[in-house]
Amino acid sequence: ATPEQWRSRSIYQLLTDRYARADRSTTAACNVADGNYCGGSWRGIIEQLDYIQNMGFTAIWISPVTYNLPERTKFGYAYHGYWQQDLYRLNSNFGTADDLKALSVALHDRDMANIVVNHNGWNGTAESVDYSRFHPFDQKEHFHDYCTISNYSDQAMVEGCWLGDVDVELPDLNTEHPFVLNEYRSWIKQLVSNYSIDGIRLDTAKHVGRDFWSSFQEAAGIFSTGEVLSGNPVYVCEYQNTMHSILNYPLYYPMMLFLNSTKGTSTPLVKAIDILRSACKDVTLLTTFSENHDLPRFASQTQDLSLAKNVIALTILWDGIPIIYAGQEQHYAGYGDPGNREATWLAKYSREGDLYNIVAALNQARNRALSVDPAYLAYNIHAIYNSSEVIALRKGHAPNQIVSIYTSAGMGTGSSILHIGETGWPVDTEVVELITCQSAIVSSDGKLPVAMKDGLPRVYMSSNAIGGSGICGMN
Ligand code: ABC
Ligand code: CA
Repeated sequence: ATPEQWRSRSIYQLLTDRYARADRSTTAACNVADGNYCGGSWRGIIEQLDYIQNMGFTAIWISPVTYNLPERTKFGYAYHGYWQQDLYRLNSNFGTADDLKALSVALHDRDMANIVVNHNGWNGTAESVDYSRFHPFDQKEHFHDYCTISNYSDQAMVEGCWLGDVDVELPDLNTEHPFVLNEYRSWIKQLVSNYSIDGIRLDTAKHVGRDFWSSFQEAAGIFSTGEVLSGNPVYVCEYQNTMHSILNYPLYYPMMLFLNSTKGTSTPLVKAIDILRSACKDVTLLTTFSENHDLPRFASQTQDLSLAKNVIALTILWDGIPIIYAGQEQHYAGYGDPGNREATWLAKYSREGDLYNIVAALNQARNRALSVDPAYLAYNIHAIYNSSEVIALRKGHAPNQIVSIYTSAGMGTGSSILHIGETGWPVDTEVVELITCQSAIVSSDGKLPVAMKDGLPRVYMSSNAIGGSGICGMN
């Protein structure tokens, strides 16, 4: 699909090996520290699509699908899929070509595949690499000469040297080599058409030159979002000139500074709004996340459930395309790689938890907002109120905007009323808070009385905008 079409989607990120097994087991052992394949597969995902769709997601991001290094390494097996060795074979641990096609059909072609072009994977040192084991890049000249990235602010080094370490080297593809570029172009065309892939996540985007990406993206012909792992908005946004979208790392850090403890302040987040808008070509195409398979889970930073609700709400309602990482809705608490790659099935796909239900309610709100006014998506969010522990945001044109309020106060905080102006709703407008389903009325001074309690976020739409939607029983 096109960037325009992706703008309206909401993505559930999962690791294919860890989301669901074809036998529907919810007890199969998966000890993250072992680094084993735990048995998740494309068939397994098909079996558990309801759990995802019931939360309101409209796309799924899966692990890289290609053949990976087969040995057990110091870090375990390549269950995550980032240690590619053969572009033209699938990772049979995840299933067959027919299974992958069946998944795409089941998703109505709403799958985002993860693409690794920067490197292959090798179980051992640089000197020991046997290039003939790789396909189609089986010559030493297809790779950059070995060097390590000792300085991440040296861009030539970031692009031209190798990731990995002496235990698992990641031989760095010479993406300037015409053979490498042409092979990648024809491979991605085939992959997209064989499996009806609809969007791609470009791994290690900052480690590959921009000229390569322009050409690769043109060959792929579908929406792409790149992983440029940096907190620097100017550096990251530059990549939006060569790919449609980028993972919003520059937002991630201020979001954590605000919400990962009850001492957090909203100032960095308020600043990030303006900085990102001036640095990026189009912030409404960025992909927003608060967890992924490389980062410490939110619940490993704080166990406070109200903060977890705030961070989920912010992720879904921010400008751009939201991504929730499998397990976030179950309050999983793994600390970093590999602890953050817990099997989703061990939570039994429970739909009872607060976080599962908040994700569902907020995806539903967002889906409603964009259906009553498609221009909602292109409207840039802005802060209409902030104090050190609170921020209120507006997104969308009147009268169908969403006004949302976030706080770092945390669980157990007492009740208080905030009076929020500049909501865009006139005096006497009736609005509904979508998490509690309580209504409120804009008062005669033009301010919305917001009842805060227990450190919970608040999300408002007008009663008219949700009328007939079933949201909060509005039929
Ligand atoms: C394995 C083991 C680990 C072990 C590690 C040494 O080796 O599993 O237990 O600790 C894959 C696997 C991993 C595996 C690696 C290496 O391969 O998933 O399990 O780790 O073999 C992508 C993927 C990631 C994937 C790869 C490699 C790349 O999402 O899952 O890993 O295919 C760098 C890359 C980034 C990469 C990330 C893991 O490493 O740029 O593409 N992710 C700084 C640097 C970043 C760097 C980051 C983390 O540190 O600038 O480039 O990311 O090392 C901000 C700054 C940032 C700074 C951050 C930390 O702070 O602005 O610049 O990032 O404030
Ligand atoms: Ca590179």
